[in-house]
Amino acid sequence: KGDSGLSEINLVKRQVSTLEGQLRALQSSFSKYKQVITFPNGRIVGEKIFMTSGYEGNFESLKQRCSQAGGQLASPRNAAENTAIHQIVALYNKPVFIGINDIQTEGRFKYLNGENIVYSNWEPREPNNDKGAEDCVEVYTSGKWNDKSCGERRLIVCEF
Ligand code: 289
Ligand code: CA
Repeated sequence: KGDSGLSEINLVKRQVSTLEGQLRALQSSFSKYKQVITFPNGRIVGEKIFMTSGYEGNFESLKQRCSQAGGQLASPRNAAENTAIHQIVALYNKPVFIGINDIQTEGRFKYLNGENIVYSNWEPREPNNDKGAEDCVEVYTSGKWNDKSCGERRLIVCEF
């Protein structure tokens, strides 16, 4: 009984060490896959992946494309996420629309799920609702935000 107990412990130890090796291999292959999928058009921040396909369209069409792909229009909730989007904007040298608007109530900017925004990065003197016609939000090549007409065409960045 004593002997068989010992060999059982040794068996479990061997299994744990095999699993540790497999976990290390998976971690290293996962980090390589992350590098590959984000090259050169994507960025990872925490659990989120930001990605552009290079497509340009109006706000509704960008929104639709992101959700069709299983994500949503990039919706920065903090400075790190905004920086990731800004880097993609800088790479393409094209501003993007983000998943924030005040379509429902003028001056109250919300995410696509209806939640009030928790972070913003407005350009000075924005949002100004120019000509009473600006309900969507673009990220300039500077990384700063401007409210803009939703009918304009902008680069797509989705988050997954
Ligand atoms: O149509 C007006 C927009 O092109 C932008 O013009 C100026 O840059 C500023 O007034 C912006 O706020 C405005 O969105
Ligand atoms: Ca504006």
